[in-house]
Amino acid sequence: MIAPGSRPLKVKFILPALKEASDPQWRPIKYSLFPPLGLATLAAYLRPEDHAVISDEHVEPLQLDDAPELVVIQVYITNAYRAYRTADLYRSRGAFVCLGGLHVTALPEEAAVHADCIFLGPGEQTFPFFLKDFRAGRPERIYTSTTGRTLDRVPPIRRDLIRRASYLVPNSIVVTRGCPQHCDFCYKDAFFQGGKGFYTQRVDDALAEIARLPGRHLYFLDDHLLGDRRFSEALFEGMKGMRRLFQGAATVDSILRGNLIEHAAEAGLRSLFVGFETLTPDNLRRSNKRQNLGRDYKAVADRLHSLGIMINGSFVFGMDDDGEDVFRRTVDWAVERGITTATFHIQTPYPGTQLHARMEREGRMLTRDWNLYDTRHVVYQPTRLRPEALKDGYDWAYREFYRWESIGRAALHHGTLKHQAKHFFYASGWKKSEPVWDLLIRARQLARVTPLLEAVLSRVTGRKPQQTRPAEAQLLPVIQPETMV
Ligand code: B12
Ligand code: SF4
Repeated sequence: MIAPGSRPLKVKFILPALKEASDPQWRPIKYSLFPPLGLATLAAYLRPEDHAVISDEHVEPLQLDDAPELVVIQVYITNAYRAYRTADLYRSRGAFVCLGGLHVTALPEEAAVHADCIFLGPGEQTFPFFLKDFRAGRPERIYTSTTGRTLDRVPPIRRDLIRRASYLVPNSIVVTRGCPQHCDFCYKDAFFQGGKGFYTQRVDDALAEIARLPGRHLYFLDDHLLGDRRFSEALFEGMKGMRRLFQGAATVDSILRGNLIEHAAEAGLRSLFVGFETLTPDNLRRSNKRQNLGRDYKAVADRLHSLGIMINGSFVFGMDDDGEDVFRRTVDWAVERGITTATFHIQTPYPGTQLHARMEREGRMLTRDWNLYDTRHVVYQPTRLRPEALKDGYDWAYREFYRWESIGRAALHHGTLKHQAKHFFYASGWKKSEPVWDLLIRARQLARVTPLLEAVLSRVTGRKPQQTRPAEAQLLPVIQPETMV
């Protein structure tokens, strides 16, 4: 290749969608929630004179009639085939194609066939190295992130490349990487192999990033926002004067431990994604989900509710100790505990994880069609359930949890009439209004909802937290990423 040297680069960053989200006839709202922060993070390492675009197929069709010289594609397991096809196309036209992300890290040999260069692990350290090599005309075939991982003084992410109007939550933010835990089904240990598995931004950098975001509402996409006590405490302290309202994710034990969750509530936390995963201790033990073992899930729910924090509970079906009764037990528990929204998953052994290795050893993997690895399909042989029964039970759980009667019963869990009405209105509003969201997306009117969301939130300005709960929490629980399976 001819070294680009010091002339400006023409770079295209692409986040391909999974199959279902690429269908213009049906794009569920969940794919229009969050912008591609990973790609915007990488774009920050370009020079000001370089020309960059970010194309997110979740929110717009991929335009393939352009001629970038460098193409950077983020590969998840479910978008892998589309990512490879796009990579092949650009390579056939002479572009230099880089592939990176979770799936590339898990299966580098598979990805390498479709790329000029692949990246393993997080990109903050490797991508700037690559850019230097690329400009000098001698890029390597593979860049692996190992030692020296840090978020200290990383350049501010290129939010100017994100079309805010295309997303319901343009104010998504990530202030840490990884997680201090080691659940055997999680992507995390494989992705961060060879270096630090959990690290944070400097608190002042995180606060500066927050200050740059307009409006009040924020969504922290970190795997575990309460994972580093000192960092989180300082972050929440700094946020107290900022009048923000935010959502995030955390583990069961971190909610029960000390008073960090109170600090979070005071700083504006209004809804939390909690990885309950399973009500069966043997499942937790086998999954190495030690942080949940012996914890009182009821106490977790009660504590969050007492602080006015809505709960999006995450539950996994199909673990080895799950029998036919798991679906009803789980849904009953969630309804009885007043969980506002629930995210159910069929256990999915991702390549690279301990769980996948065990399933392979036991000869239990049923397919390698990555399109099916979306936590809605059964891709392995369960022990105590037939695959069809697992799929049916999963579908039943969603229907049952979001039935009018269940929503009503869950809402009644809360003490005050206001709180009950809020729960009922929004849990139902979310799951029962998918066609409305769909219409808004297709009519490209989503941008109108974002200010509405913030307007509803801002009405509560200046009131005491307890009094503001009903109004502000109303729209918040509807937004739920599929984090922490
Ligand atoms: C937000 C989110 C979403 C959002 C939007 C995704 C987006 N816009 O990026 C939505 C809701 C659309 C979504 C959907 C899905 N998601 Co999702 N999602 C996430 C979440 C919570 C955060 C992603 C994020 O912003 N991370 C922060 C940024 C800074 O990191 P990053 O994106 O990983 O990018 C860094 C590196 O990966 C690397 N990198 C990435 N690409 C490249 C490319 C190159 C060339 C280089 C150099 C580096 C590089 O550099 C970046 C900086 O370090 C993650 C959990 C997680 N912690 O990652 C799950 C996660 C990625 N999702 C997951 C899944 C399963 C799904 C769904 C299948 C769920 C479903 N049932 O529909 C779909 C499929 C999406 C798809 N396109 O295929 C899994 C992926 C498992 C896997 N092995 O691939 C995760 C890990 C959750 C989990 N724990 O299981 N998701
Ligand atoms: S599942 Fe959640 S708690 Fe467990 S390692 Fe992954 S991110 Fe951490």
